[in-house]
Amino acid sequence: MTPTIFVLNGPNLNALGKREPGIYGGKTLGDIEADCRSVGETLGFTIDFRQTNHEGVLVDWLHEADERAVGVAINPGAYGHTSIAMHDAIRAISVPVVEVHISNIHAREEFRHKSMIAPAAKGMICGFGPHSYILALHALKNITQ
Ligand code: CA2
Repeated sequence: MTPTIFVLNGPNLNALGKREPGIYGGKTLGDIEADCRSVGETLGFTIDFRQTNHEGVLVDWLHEADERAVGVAINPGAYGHTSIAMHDAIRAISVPVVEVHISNIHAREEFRHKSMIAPAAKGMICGFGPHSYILALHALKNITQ
């Protein structure tokens, strides 16, 4: 069976492509999902791609990933800057988690510089636009094979 990667997306990422293209690019989350599926197939992964605006749902999905996936790429959205619950969830599971951000959070407002989940994650990729997701899939291929 092809190993599964969960690609999880947090709050407001469903609005991508509609506003602020200067920061996030013009792609919709649907476009990013299609790109992830295509690259996932090349890398030998099944991609389970999801988005929610709710912190607890992200926590539930991280726990589910521990049962059903070999790794997780997660764009936590703004919860990445604040969520101790997500930090704890990542520490509570054993599959590797790669944090993803479309924008370079370190080059933006100071409140975005801190990631609450980065210390619990395997690594973080930010600043490459939607290609950050693709880089995360390659990183997961490298650390799971
Ligand atoms: O750069 C990223 O991927 C972010 O995770 C995106 C989040 C932001 O809160 C993080 O600091 C960095 C925002 C998600 C999308 O928000 C939108 C806002 C306006 C228009 C469209 C999307």
